[in-house]
Amino acid sequence: PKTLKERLQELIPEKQDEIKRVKKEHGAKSLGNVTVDMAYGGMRGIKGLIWEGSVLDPDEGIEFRGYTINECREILPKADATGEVPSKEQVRALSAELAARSAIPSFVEDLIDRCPNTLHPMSQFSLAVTALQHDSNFAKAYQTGVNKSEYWLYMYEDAMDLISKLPNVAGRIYRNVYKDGKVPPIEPDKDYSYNFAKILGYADNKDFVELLRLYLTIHSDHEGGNVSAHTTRLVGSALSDPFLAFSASLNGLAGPLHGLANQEVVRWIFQMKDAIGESPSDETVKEYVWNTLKSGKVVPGYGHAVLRKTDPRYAAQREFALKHLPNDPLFKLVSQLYNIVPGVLLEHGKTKNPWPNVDAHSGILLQYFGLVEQNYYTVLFGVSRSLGVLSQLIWDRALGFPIERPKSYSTELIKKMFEEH
Ligand code: CMX
Repeated sequence: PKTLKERLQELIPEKQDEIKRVKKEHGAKSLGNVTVDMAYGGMRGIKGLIWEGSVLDPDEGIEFRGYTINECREILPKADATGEVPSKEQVRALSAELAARSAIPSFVEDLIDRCPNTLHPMSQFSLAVTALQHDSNFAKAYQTGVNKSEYWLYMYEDAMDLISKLPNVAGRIYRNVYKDGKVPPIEPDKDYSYNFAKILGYADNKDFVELLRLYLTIHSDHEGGNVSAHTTRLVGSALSDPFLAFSASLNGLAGPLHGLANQEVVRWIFQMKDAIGESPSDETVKEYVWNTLKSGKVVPGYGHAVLRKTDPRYAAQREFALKHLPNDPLFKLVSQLYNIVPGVLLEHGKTKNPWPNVDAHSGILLQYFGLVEQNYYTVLFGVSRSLGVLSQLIWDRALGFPIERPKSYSTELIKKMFEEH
């Protein structure tokens, strides 16, 4: 069977032609109106990006290359970057390639080892990824004056290197901060999720490895406009290499309204448990949620900029919990919140989407398996996010997408444009 790179080599010219045709036929058509509100409102709703790997439907949730999460679970041995369903042999070959590239330079190991345990794991993660830039193929090739048409080849090598090295980087941070600092070796004949579980120290539990497979799949991509995806695209568009682009992305993922919400959810639930006990009545939970809102804070894990129904990534994790930990007290609390929070948010009347997102569920599954260190949770999100955003970054260069540069206005100018004088 063909390798991923060989298949990309065939697909890229086809895609380039397709885009040429689409631009020729539809290039002058409008994708919608841009209002002053949109410009002030974080560009919400502006259709201004092309992202090939996934599209988010407000009601149905994420579709990876046209397949919903449920469809992916039926048809895929494992997701890949070309939009095609890979064969078992292709997946095996890809796993072997990822394992073969997984070693990290000793100076990066030293860098991680020197971080104080008090430095947030996401900050350690980001600085280690920046340091891996030392060996960027793309940065080197650019310095030697490589032709534009070959950018993607070097992006591909960097993206594969980076994805391969993330379990060793992330695992080392976990072992340093929470364990004895010893990092077990990767097994070259095992898959990415197994090896990551092993480095973290949980591979003996088959169910945990299965959870990590689910986790790494559902967090991988969420179309182009979210902070981590868009940051990768934006920084990469300056022809910064994948290491620089992805470390910037991680810094965005580390924000509490984005990826850090999975840490915040667990913190919030523990605070609630401390305040109102292990098995509170619906009434006390409702009151607790109201108190959070009244003190000017968000209920973490609920709401979304695009989604308008329960996140299918939440539903997939709930299904896992119902199968593996139906009687877990924390899962019961999360289920109770699912019954109560949307009603409160609706009554509160501000939130456009009162339903839970991916982060409302992920933490308590990890708690169940003993991975209890909640400040680490966003690192897992980051490892997974690399798969989607770095695949797209290869396509960005293969398709010759230009440097991003939207136009901005000042309030002075808005007034000049729309107010009578
Ligand atoms: N709790 C309380 N208030 C909320 C809320 C929540 N869960 N979700 C939205 N709101 C508020 C917003 O803060 C905003 O208030 P202001 O008008 O005072 O600014 C108002 O409702 C309208 O916001 P919105 O249009 O519904 O949502 P946004 O697109 O602005 O924001 C998001 C989306 C996810 C940042 C927001 O829902 C939120 O803060 N949720 C909690 C944090 C969270 O779970 N983030 C993770 C998202 C998934 C991920 O990226 O990992």
